[in-house]
Amino acid sequence: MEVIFKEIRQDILDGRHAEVPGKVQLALDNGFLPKEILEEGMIAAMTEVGRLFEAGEFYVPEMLLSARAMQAGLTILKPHLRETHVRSVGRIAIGTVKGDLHDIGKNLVAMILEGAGFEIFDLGTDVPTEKFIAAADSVDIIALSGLLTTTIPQMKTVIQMLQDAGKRDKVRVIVGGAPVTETFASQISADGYASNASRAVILAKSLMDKK
Ligand code: B1M
Repeated sequence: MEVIFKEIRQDILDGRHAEVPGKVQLALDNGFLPKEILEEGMIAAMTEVGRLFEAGEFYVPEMLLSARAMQAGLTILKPHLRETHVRSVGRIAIGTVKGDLHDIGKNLVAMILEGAGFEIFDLGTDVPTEKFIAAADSVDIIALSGLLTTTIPQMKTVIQMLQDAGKRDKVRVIVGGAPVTETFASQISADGYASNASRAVILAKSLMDKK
């Protein structure tokens, strides 16, 4: 692995949020692609944070420090992950489901979708189901993110409530997040599942083509 990626990864692991933006900028200045910096440096760090948490070597405060360092790096990467598009290719309301505060993945997916030309309405984290139902009136796609096995059943609730409100046919629902699978998505009758941000773009575009 490139030295600069190792340093970014270690700074995120150590929660050194002041160091990360400069290192990300340095990697960009040295010609590394935003995608490689993101995947090999930053996402790799968060995967390791998760492993350490599971092993009982990290606790919530350490996770928070790492998350803050990750977000600091993302602010530098954000403009580079975007392309310029003149016209919106579709409107998407995105949010992390009720009870769930994880937003790094959701923010990343929103950023990449926006870069691909979608108009994004970010509803935030811990989003009450009713907010997604209300958003259905003004968007083409509702994108649900969930990181906890205890909160992803909320995705099913959103779909059920859309059905009950007579709005299910008006809007497509896509789901994602570490514990979400293709099987889960089809069990809850979602319109699609994406395992990462670039797949979310492919999925969203294909759903727009079918409209
Ligand atoms: Co949390 N946490 N956390 N945490 N946390 C996990 C998810 C966990 C797997 C850690 C572990 O045990 N290994 C575990 C969940 C276990 C489970 O449910 N099976 C866990 C736990 C238990 C908890 C708490 C309950 C801990 C506690 O309090 N005891 C608590 C819950 C709080 C709550 O939400 N109510 C909690 C809290 C936190 C922090 C606040 C400290 C912090 C979040 C900070 C923040 O987001 N602002 C945090 C963090 C940082 C993590 C880990 C370490 C990293 C998550 C992350 O940002 N990953 C995580 C372990 C892990 O995932 N390895 C963990 C990087 C991010 C880029 O990936 O979010 O997966 P991800 O997003 C990806 C894809 O999933 C996909 O694309 C993204 C880009 O590739 N994707 C989509 C995501 N959404 C999508 C939507 C789409 C399509 C694709 O379309 C709709």
